[in-house]
Amino acid sequence: MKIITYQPDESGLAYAVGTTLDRFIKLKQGDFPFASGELSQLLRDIALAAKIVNREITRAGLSNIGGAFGQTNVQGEEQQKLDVIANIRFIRALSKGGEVCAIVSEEEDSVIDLQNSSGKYVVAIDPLDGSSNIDVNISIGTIFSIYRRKTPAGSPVLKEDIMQAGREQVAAGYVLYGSSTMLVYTTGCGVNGFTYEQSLGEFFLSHPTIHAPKTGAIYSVNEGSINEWEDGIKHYITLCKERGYSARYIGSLVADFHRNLLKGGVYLYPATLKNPSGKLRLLYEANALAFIAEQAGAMATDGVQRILDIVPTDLHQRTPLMIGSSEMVTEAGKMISAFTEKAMYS
Ligand code: AHM
Ligand code: MG
Repeated sequence: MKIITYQPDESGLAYAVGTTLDRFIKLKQGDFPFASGELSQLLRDIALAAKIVNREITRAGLSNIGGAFGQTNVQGEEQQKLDVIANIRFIRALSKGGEVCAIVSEEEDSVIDLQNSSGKYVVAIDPLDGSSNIDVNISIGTIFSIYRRKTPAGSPVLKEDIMQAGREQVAAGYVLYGSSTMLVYTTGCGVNGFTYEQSLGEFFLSHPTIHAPKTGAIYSVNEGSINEWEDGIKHYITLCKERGYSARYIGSLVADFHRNLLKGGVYLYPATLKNPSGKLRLLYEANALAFIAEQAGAMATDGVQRILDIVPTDLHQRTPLMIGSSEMVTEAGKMISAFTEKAMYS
């Protein structure tokens, strides 16, 4: 009888393309010697909720869950039915798991204290980002940040557990509901992307160890607001055009960010007259993507300072955001700072 020896694939099995998300999370847990498995379980809970939300999104056109819900959220934005459904699904998943003590959500005015004081983690989440694209079958996303609470487990949740700078994140990720559904996340040891295989109901590793190109030829900005911008950003966009860069703007932050992360490019949402602090929210939009960007070798600033260094003072605080390929973010920042200084001394 002839016996042949099985040859594992080139990456030594562990992080091979095609590894299921569950298995990957379990293998990665080994990178942290004292990990108790709670963060791993929390990531699995988020992945499960993402599958459920994905199911709702893919059949939205058929099941009368498109359109407005009839109420506005704390930011005064009209809530869509799917915003509300996604919020419920994620909160339910996070509250059932037992690892989380509190949640900050774009759709909720206040912090949700889960009355689970033994939970070690705080989650900030935008359950469904890109609301204006929900009804027209264009990519939308979920964005999440995970923090370890500052106060000891077993005690009440306090402000210091919630209002942490982005650099304190222990994990962050996004789900992109696009032409395929992807979950991309980091626990601070690189960024990995998983593609959802609908018929099997599993996320599989498809984009291991994502490295963002240092520069690119794509700029993503809502140019319709140009008359509301300061001079620095106007000049940067003029420069992008002179260089013949492509303009690509979906209006779903996750989708625009994801494309630029893989292809090289910069996403900009500057301060405008209407939104002097920018539009995007620090706690559950900018911070998560900034953590992922840095882990992939890209960058995120508010035009002047690193997003991850901003200490929040308000739950739904907004920030300007320049995020993407490091050389492009740096160049945009220099132009913004130069014009800000010029304005100060003129
Ligand atoms: P939302 O959280 O209400 O969906 O708003 C955030 C979205 C981002 O996904 C997107 O990049 C941006 O708002 C688009 O805003 P605008 O329509 O002003 O360009
Ligand atoms: Mg949002």
